Amino acid sequence: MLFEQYQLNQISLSNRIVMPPMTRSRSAAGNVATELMATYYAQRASAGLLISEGTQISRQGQGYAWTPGIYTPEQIAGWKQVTDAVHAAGGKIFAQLWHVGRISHTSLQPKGAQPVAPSAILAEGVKVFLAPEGAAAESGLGTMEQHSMPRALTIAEIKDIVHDYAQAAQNAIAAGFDGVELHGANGYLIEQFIDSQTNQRTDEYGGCLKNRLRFLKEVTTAVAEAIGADRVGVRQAPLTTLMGAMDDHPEETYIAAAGLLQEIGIAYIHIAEADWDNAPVMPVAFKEAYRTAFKGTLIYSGKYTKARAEEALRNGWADLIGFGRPFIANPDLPYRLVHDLPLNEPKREHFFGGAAEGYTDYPFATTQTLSSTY
Ligand code: 8OZ
Repeated sequence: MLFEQYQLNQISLSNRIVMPPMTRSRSAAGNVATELMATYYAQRASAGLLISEGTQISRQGQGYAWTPGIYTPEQIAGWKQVTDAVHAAGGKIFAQLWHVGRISHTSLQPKGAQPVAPSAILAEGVKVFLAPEGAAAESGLGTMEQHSMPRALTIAEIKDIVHDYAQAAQNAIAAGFDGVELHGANGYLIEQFIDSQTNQRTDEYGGCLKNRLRFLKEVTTAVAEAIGADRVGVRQAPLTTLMGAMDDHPEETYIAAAGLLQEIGIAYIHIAEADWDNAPVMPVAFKEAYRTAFKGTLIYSGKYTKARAEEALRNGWADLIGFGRPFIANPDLPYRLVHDLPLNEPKREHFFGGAAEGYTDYPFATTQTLSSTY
C-alpha cells in the first residue's frame, strides 16, 4: 500500500510532505510534457508524494495555454519521461486529472466551440491564461482573458466525459504514474456540478445534494474500476470561492462527498484550504468531520508553514501536508524544512509559461542534485 508508511504512530514531517498540483504552463506543441518538465519534477522527488500539475483529460477539458494533456499517444510518451525521471530519483508521482468545464475559452476548444458546464452560467470577471496564436510556452507571452460563456452538457455528453476520465486514468498508468488525483476543486468541472450556485440542472445531475454529487460519484467509480481505488485520490476545496464556484452549505455538501468517497474506497482526499489573504479559515470541527467521514489518507494544502504543518499532524487532522509555492522555489524543500534552513523566494513572473528560468534553476541548499539524501 502506497500510504502504509504514513500510518505510523510516530509523527515526523520529513516523509509527510507533498508537492501539490501547480499549473506551470510549459508543455510543448500538442500539449506534451517535456524533458524540462521531467527535470523539474525529478528535482522535487524528495517529497513523500508529487502530484502533477492539472492535466486535461481531453481537448475540451483545457482552459489555459500550454497545460499538458493525457489523451494522445504523444502526451503519454511525454509524461513517461517525467515519471521515469521521478522514479529514478526515488520519488512517487500521481497525475492530476483535470477538466476545466466552463473555465475555458472558445479559442482553446475543439472547432472553436463554447466550453461546457452543468449549466450555462458565466463567472463574470473570471479569466483564463491564453497564448497569442502559434506562440510557444518558451515565449511566456500569455494574456488573461474573460472565460467564454459555457453551454449546458447533455446527459449523453456527461457519460462521455465520465468515460474520458477513466481512459485518462488508464493512460496515466500507461505513462508510469503511481496513481491519479481527480481535480474536484477550485471551481472546475467536478466542483461546478457539486456547488449549488454553479449547478442549476433539473435532471438527475442537479437539484438535491445527492444529484449534485452524482457526477463526482460516477467519475470516481469509473476511475477506481479502471485502475484500482487504492491508486485514486480526489481533491476538494470546500471553502474556496475560486473561479466563482460556491456552495450554499459547504460543510454538509463536502462531508457528504467525503462519505461517498469513503464508500468507493479511494486512497486519499486532498483538501485545498483557501489560501489567499483574508480567506475563510476552515474550522477545526469541519476537519474533524472529515476524519469521521473518511478513513483513508487526508492531505491538506494551503499556506502551510513548518509549524502549522506539525500542528495539523499532531492534532490528527492531517496525514500529509502539501506545500505549493515553497516547492516552486525550493526543489529540496523537505531537506530545508527538516533542517530549518532558509527558503528561496518564488519568482511570480515565471509561474506560468517560459522556460528554465524560475522553473528548474532554483538552487538546492546542499550539493545534492536529484535525489534525497536524508
Ligand atoms: C493557477 C492557474 C491556472 C490553473 C487550480 C489548476 O487552481 C489550477 C490553476 C491554478 O486548481
